[in-house]
Amino acid sequence: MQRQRSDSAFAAAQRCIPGGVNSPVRAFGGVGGTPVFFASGKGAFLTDLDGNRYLDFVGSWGPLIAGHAPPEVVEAVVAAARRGTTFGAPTEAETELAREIVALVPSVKMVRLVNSGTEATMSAVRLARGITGRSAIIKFAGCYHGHADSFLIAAGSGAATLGAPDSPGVTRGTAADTLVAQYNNIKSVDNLFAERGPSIAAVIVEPVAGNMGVVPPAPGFLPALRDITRKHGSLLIFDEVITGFRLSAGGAQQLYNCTPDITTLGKTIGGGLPVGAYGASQEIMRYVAPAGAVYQAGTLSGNPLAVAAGLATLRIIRRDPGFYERLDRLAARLAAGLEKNCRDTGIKAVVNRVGSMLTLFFSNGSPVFDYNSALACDRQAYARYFHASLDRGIYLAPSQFEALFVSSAHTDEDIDIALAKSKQALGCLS
Ligand code: HOZ
Repeated sequence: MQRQRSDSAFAAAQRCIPGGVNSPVRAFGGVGGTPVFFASGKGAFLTDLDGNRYLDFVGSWGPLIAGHAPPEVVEAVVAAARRGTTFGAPTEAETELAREIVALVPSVKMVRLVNSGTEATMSAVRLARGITGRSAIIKFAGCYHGHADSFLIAAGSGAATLGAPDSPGVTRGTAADTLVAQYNNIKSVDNLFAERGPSIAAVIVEPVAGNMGVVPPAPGFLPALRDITRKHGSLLIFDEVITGFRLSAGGAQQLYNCTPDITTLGKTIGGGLPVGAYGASQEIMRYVAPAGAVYQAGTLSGNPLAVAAGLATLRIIRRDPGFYERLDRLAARLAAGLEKNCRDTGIKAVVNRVGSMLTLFFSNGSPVFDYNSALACDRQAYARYFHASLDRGIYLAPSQFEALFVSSAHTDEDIDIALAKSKQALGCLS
């Protein structure tokens, strides 16, 4: 497959953008080679600058639950843009989106809209610190909560991909306030509470990890976090930036029937435009300025275009009572097919899946249940599989430590195509 125009575009970008990309994983550092530059996307497909077509399973890293450029979303954004792109003042549509979120996410009774997942998590932690008067937080190795200083400790996603889970520029003081536990290991959380309990403001967790590849919570893990945080007067934060409106209309908290104190959202609620949100009970959210003293602001927060795209996406989800069942069925077929392809080609791998998010781990057949077991996977095998897939027109995340997303634009036929190509790609490894 020729990608000359992508290569030239990357060379030009490298001259004026650090590493040639505006977010690190995109640079293909985890898989080698040079990134594909895209010209357009429609439904489940992407077209690159050279005119090559790809069946897309990245979905812009999660937001595109209804695929690329669904007409309803495009029309809503265009109509909003015609009315004005930003006012720096409240609009009724923001209240409408807030009401939708409150109606659907079990633990959220009041919500603040921001511009990205990073802003949401950073603000949620400030809120937890403001309420408790405590400074430390617990996060889990391999979980990624955006790039605010407090979270760039043992971070997953691009940080793990580039082998830089801790970043220069994070002060020692900030790092000292971030305590790291092991995902699915409640003992490691217990130990931190035993040592530092009275100073711990919050535990922040991806209820289904999506940034060390997909790692589901072990039975009892989330309820145990709920209990231990309550016992110690800390707040529990579910980072549902990926899982919110992806695993169900109420996110992972609805799926697992376990509610946090604070929830962070992003991706799907912006329908592909930049957005984030954090929400909680009214009692908690009344601490947020201007209702309360915990400061947080943003010129473009509640942006009319992002809110219009989010509302249109939620309408697509809500008008189809079988929306999540269909995604789940397609993703289950994909996961089962990938497992069979691995068996047929003699590749020892495991597929972790929750709803429409999944990861094929080249783990030599061992289960992947935390960061260390994810790190133990064969990244070179993933890189070869990635390129063999790309060359066959299947676009996967350029890292072993990310998720594959199925959207409502995918069809059974698309899954068949993906499985046929994946078998060929896996055949290149054996
Ligand atoms: N942190 C994102 C994936 N979990 C990557 C964002 C991007 O490169 O666009």
